[in-house]
Amino acid sequence: MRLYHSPTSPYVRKVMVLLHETGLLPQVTLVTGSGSPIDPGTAPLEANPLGKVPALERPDGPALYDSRVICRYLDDLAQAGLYGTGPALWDRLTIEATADGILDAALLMVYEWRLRPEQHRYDPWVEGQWAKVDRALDTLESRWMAELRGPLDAGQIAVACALGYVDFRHDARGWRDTRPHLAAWYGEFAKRPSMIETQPA
Ligand SMILES: N[C@@H](CCC(=O)N[C@@H](CS)C(=O)NCC(=O)O)C(=O)O
Repeated sequence: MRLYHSPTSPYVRKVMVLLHETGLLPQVTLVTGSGSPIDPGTAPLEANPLGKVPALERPDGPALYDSRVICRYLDDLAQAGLYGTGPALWDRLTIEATADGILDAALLMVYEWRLRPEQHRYDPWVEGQWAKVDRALDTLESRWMAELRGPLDAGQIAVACALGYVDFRHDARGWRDTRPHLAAWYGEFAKRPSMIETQPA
């Protein structure tokens, strides 16, 4: 399998952490590729017409995207049970959607200051994105801590990668200040070898 990869992409990191945790990493060749909404650059357009990483080329069908689909495919391949079944599945998918929503908003903020000419920037839009991150982090703290503290699952991996990205790009916002339980949980989770091996560089 070939994984289109960028070392700073938090969506790629979700896949990489899962590869480490399931032992599938040796079956995957990493291919560097990245672009942006205004320049596809080296993005894998043939594998993913949306021009985004991650995308996974596999032997048994068309290339897969996005990170959620790839994570479920690899979980199924490894028979790792990281998504579970029944009510646990819906919890994990909702937690993963919450984490991915944090990433989507946090990444749009980065694109705003990196890609948009200064005279076209619009602060209320940026703050609106951060408000989404803020609410989602509050929901993790108030609603999902029991699930996050359970045995390893795909929702936890997604949340850890989202928090790692908020640290990487939006550290000054101080997300830990009002979320002591989430902060403590992440402090422990970040010690896993899969997280240490995949730190954004
Ligand atoms: N929903 C996608 C998001 C992937 C994504 O936005 N990746 C970024 C890198 S962090 C990208 O390739 N952006 C290029 C673009 O938006 O054109 C997923 O979960 O894989």
